[in-house]
Amino acid sequence: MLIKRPSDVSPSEITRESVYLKRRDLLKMAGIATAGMLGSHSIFASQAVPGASGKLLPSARKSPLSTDQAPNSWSDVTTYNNYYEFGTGKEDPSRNAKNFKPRPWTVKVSGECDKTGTYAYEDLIPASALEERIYRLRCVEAWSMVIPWVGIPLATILRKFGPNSNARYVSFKTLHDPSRMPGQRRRTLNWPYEEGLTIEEAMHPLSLIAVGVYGYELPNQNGAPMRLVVPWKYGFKSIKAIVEIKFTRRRPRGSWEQAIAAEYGFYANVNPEVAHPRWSQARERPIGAGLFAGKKPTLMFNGYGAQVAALYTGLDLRKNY
Ligand SMILES: Nc1nc2c(c(=O)[nH]1)N[C@H]1C(S)=C(S)[C@@H](COP(=O)(O)O)O[C@H]1N2
Ligand SMILES: [Mo]
Repeated sequence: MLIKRPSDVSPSEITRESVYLKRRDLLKMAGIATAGMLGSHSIFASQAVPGASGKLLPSARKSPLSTDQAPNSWSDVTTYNNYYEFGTGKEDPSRNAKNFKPRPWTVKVSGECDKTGTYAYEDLIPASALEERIYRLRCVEAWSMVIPWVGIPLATILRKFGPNSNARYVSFKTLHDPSRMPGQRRRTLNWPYEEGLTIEEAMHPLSLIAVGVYGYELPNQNGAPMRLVVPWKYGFKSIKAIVEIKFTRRRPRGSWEQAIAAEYGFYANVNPEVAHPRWSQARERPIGAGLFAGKKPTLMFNGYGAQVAALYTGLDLRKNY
């Protein structure tokens, strides 16, 4: 299998790079330091994020795991969402999650680990550990974005719970509260939303628990206060508003797999060679690239093959989709 590394992606495949460079130049001219120059807060200081709102997070260190592709705008990231708990339309979550209160928040930890219990959000997410991770996101519906997350490696959080040798998988659940999540009053999915990873996938350095975007606390529509981000898998694996983490021996079945197993498998690795039963996955539509930009080729493992392909040696990725 041919695996492209991020650095092998040709400039023509990187949309909006010129727009990004122009913005950097403008910032320099205006005397606003970029992250590299100042080393403190990211380039996403408040002035640099048109339309941003919410609470600014403490500074997050930049990560070598970030792509240097231009991130989508705040408006793209926060008004074009999939979050069925707040409706099935792309703009439903931004409208319907406005009054959702993501605090106080607790996470129940159970299953094959030493330190089961209920943890407060603040105990799981120490501000000193925050990193900025600019990742590509590829939805199974064949659109994509580049999102500047702020978060903590999932492995850092999971290690605290002392998983034991029976912990072969980790499963996650979203809050189930139809009084706060109006989309849950209809059975569009088996609520609560559920997803899972192998323990090796969960411990991989790219797997992130995101608590912010663009240096701000995560907007409700993006999964506040904490959501998973697994950039080499289709977006539906990246479960939002997590209230339960469970270590298991047996492979969990996610909500989408429960609904339509033939279309949404457990692995859900981005793979241009394996078509969804109803559409090709060979190409994708970058959101925000403009009406005439067209589609671009989808990369194996969403361009993260150099880092993650080894997780799948010996696995038939056509059968294990
Ligand atoms: N709980 C929950 N998590 C979810 C979803 C959802 O409907 N409910 N949608 C998924 C899908 S299909 C995608 S593409 C991403 C979108 O994340 P974003 O809106 O922050 O871009 O969230 C994923 N996580
Ligand atoms: Mo998605």
